[in-house]
Amino acid sequence: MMKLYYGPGACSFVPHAGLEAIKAATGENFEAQSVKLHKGEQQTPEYLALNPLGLVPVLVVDGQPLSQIVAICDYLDRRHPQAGLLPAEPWQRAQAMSTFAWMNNTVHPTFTHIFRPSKFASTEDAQADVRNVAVATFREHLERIQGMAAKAAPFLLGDKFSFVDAYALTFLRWGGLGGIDPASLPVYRAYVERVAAHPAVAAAMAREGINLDTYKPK
Ligand SMILES: N[C@@H](CCC(=O)N[C@@H](CS)C(=O)NCC(=O)O)C(=O)O
Repeated sequence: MMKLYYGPGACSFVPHAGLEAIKAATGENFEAQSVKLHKGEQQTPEYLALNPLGLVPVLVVDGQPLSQIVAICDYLDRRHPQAGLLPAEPWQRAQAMSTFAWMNNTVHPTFTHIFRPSKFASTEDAQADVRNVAVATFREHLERIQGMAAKAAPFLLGDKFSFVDAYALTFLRWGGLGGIDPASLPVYRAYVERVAAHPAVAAAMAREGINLDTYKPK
């Protein structure tokens, strides 16, 4: 059975929601193992043997670990194309991967600067500056995604839920944690509420114990 190592609320939500969609479409079940990032469980010798980078997600297939969200999701889609988690038609697939890659290599690392500024600067002042600049940049990324959400029908790639919807949901939750009020992105928020109502997404959120309500006004 495939096994996913995930951190509640982390980027691993993307393959987690995908695995739930695959379970619903094909009946293939999976094991889900929570890794508590705030407790440093990603740094245990056992976990580092799976992913020496000490990051979630890891998908274990036939005893072999696979890391990196884009690679994991591409694998899941090729294993179960009938789940429709990425388009099959080459050009549409390439366009989907273009959005997915941007989310993974640009939007996601921007949030890392908010969440872990100590990775990018050593003094407290510099870290506060890194964080503030990253919050402004992250907001620009969320506005770009809101532009995509305005055309969602009802999902970003059309009528089917896909990995990029799970990523978009994750980013709006993270924005709330970073002090960005989702009420200031109403089109994005309404779209994410639709995504959260998808049964596979709801199942993954329930297992992770997360909701959309991450923003706390100061
Ligand atoms: N490029 C990696 C990024 C993975 C990543 O950043 N994971 C974060 C959670 S969203 C993590 O495990 N952080 C733990 C830490 O920084 O100690 C991927 O696509 O899988």
